[in-house]
Amino acid sequence: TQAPVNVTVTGAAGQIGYALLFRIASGQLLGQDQPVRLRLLEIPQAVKAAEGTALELEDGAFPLLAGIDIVDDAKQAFDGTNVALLVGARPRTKGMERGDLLEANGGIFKPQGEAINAGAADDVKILVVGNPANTNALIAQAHAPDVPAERFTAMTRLDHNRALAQLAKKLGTPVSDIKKMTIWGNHSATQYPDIFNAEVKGGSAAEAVNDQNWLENEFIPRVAKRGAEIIEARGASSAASAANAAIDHVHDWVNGTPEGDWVSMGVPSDGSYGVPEGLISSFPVVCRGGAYEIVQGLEINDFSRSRIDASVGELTEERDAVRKLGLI
Ligand code: NAX
Repeated sequence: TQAPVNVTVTGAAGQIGYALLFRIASGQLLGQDQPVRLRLLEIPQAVKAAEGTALELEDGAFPLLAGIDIVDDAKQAFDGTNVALLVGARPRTKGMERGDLLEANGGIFKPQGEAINAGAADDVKILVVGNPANTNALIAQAHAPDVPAERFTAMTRLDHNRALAQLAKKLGTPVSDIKKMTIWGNHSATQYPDIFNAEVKGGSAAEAVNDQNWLENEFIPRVAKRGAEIIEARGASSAASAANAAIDHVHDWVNGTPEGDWVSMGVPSDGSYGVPEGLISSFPVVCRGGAYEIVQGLEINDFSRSRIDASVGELTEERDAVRKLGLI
């Protein structure tokens, strides 16, 4: 059997952590022949709860689970890590301005970036889930100059999966019939789910829909505000679906995307599609051999252009704000 891969999960005692850890332990992140060693990072007050989750993981008797360490120190958490899932973040609370939120998260993602830089394995892959995910990823990346910049990614796969599901429902077809969905921009209400480049059973999804009103007034806002809809219904924010998306993101990054399809990932821009270089923005990507590439040459119509520009504009503002705060 293969040597275990070290997987670090921050915010392990939180609700996404609870849904995520069992799926990692069962082999759904890296494959059924790949043992994993879990490293759980929590704040001191939540270490005991993380230990409780670890007891339950033990009770899963997962054949692929080679060990669990629980720590409250970032340096220890990322020492030798191969896959880092940065889930723990500071949520926005009542009366909190954006600057306060960015600053509080800077206090988390700066030291975590430094710890990744100091000790992570050479092949480390990083997924930031904790919001504001794109900008938190940018902060961590800025403090890890020795790690290739493209290893820092942010999660927009939940938005991608939500868009697939909503489009499939509209067309009365299984999600498996839909390919080439794209989320552009920020993981926020400005994100742009693009069906103009999507396909249903090999044909144009936009032509199959042929309903601009639905696109603008139902589909896009529904996908972009789905998080609020879940909170309203469930009384708590998305957890299992977010964990599912994190599994999908890393699984596809490591194992590759299917031929004839792509996925959405928040990745550092290389200037493609007019997105300023260095911003961590969502793009259509294909993954091969453990690396991803931004899909090139897609047609961007005027409607898409203005939506992408608006979301990228927001990312630029967030970057400028964290720059002003000295966080990058
Ligand atoms: P919870 O509040 O249930 O859990 C967060 C956990 O992080 C807590 O246990 C807390 O103690 C821990 N934590 C806080 N600071 C930490 C630090 N410095 N080091 C280690 N752990 C720390 O939140 P949960 O529902 O699990 O959501 C986690 C994050 O995911 C939030 O920021 C949330 O906004 C974000 N989401 C991102 C999504 C995406 O698509 N990118 C979707 C789902 C989710 O909303």
